This record gives sequence, C-alpha cells and structure tokens, in this order.
Amino acid sequence: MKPEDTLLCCRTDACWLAHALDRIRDVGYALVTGAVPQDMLIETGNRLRIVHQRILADIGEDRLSRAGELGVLRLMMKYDRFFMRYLEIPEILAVVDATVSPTAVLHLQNGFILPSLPSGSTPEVFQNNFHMDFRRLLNGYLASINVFIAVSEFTVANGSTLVVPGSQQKTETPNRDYLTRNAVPLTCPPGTMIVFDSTLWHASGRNASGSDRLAINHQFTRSWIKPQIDHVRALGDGMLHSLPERSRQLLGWYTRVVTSLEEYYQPPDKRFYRAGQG
Ligand SMILES: O=C(O)CCC(=O)C(=O)O
Repeated sequence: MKPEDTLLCCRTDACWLAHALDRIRDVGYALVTGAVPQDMLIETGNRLRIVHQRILADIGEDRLSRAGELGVLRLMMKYDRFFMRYLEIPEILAVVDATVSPTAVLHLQNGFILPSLPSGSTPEVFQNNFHMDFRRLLNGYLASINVFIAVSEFTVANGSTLVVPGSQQKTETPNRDYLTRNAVPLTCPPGTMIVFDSTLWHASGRNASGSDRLAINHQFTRSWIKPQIDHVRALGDGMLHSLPERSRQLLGWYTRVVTSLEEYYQPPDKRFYRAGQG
C-alpha cells in the first residue's frame, strides 16, 4: 500500500466519520485531515516546548532519560491547561462517542517532541519498537481507541508513525519480520487526526530530518478500565470543577472510586461512581 492510500478524507466531508469507522474496522486506522485548526497547531507547538522545559525542571533530566523514552511529555494538562482544549475538539469527541462510547475516559494524553538524530544513531526505545497500546483482546470488542494528532507535517524523513494495516485485534503476536515488511508510514499534513484501534501494531519512525517532529497522542478507553494516570487526583478537584462537564467526565470524574462510607452514601447525582457509566 502506498502511503497516500492511507489518507482518508477531510473532516469537512459530510461522511468523514462513517468512512473513518469503516477503515478502523477493516484496516485498524484512519486519517482525517483538517481536524485541528492552524492557529491551535501553532500554539500547540510553542506550548509543547514550554511544557517540556517545565517537566524537565520538575522531574529532572536524569529520571527522564532513565525512563527510556524519546521526547515523550506526560500529563501535559498539569503543566499547561491549554492541552485540556483537545478534549473539546468536536471531531475527537465524535470519534470517542462512536467507538468507545460517550462514557469513555481519557487513558493518556502524551505530547511528543521527537528529536532529529543522525541516521543510525536513534536509540531503541519502547516507542520505535512495534507494539500495541492496548494489549487485551476481548473477542473483537473495541475497548480502547487512539486519536493521534500530527502537529508537524508527518514525513518519512521526520519519523511519521508506522502502522501495520490489518494487524488490529489479532490474538497471535505477529513476528517482527512481518511487522517490518508490512508497515506503512503515515505521511500527512499538520492538523491530521490519526485514529486507530489501540490493538493495532505500530511504532514511531526515526527522525533524521534536521527538525523535531511534534505530535500529541490521546488514548481513550471504556470507563471501567484504569487510566495510566489518575487524572482526577493528578489535576485536583479545583481544576476539574473549572472545566466543561464533558471534559470533567472524560477525566474520570464520574468513575472515581470511593474511599469512605461518607462518599459511598451520596445521592445519585453526587455519587463518585455514577450509574450508567458503561
Ligand atoms: O510517536 C509515534 O509516532 C508513535 C508513538 C507510540 O507508538 C507510542 O507512544 O505508543
């Protein structure tokens, strides 16, 4: 398959969502161009770099490099509430509603400043080894979906994400040779939303372009699955109360686990774990 065959359609097409859902079912992923407006992309690029500095100051170079990651920025919303805005993008919400349901929660939001390194010198890390982001296979039941935003243009030279079409929901682990031979680079313009079934085998490409490659990955799951980070505790009640209702729900406000009978015996509208969360 040629990389351009992977381009799906623009979000201004009336049937972008239906097409995306077909592609996700058939090959595991879909690309939707124009999902994030240009001004938001520019601001995202600037803020990714500021957040990077804040995380470095907070956690330290040492601990970050020991984690064996390349330019991964976790829990960005704590360092800059601008990143909450991604939880209000209608196209992202439409994908979540149509796949993991309107009661789904955010599992993670990771920024990427994938550095450019001389060819052959990129270390082997988790990101650039083929993997699934959700490793439980539940008889075809879609439990987790990724919405990956290309903030930079994605090119082969700057390490566009590699995916293996049709490798989603497979109970047997494909061998490394198969994955390497069948992977396609997802080249696309900035602002494209790459949506994929989280059981799809994928990896980051290698960046030797001379410039950083910027992106943001979101993973949303059914609400009964534990998120990678407990966003409610990490961000605090005050922050959550200041957000729109839907963002609060996506961050796990209605699926909090109680810690006392006081919290347990609350009227239905005040319950920590509300009824009907899927
Ligand atoms: O950066 C990329 O292109 C992919 C990253 C990735 O696979 C991951 O973080 O799980």
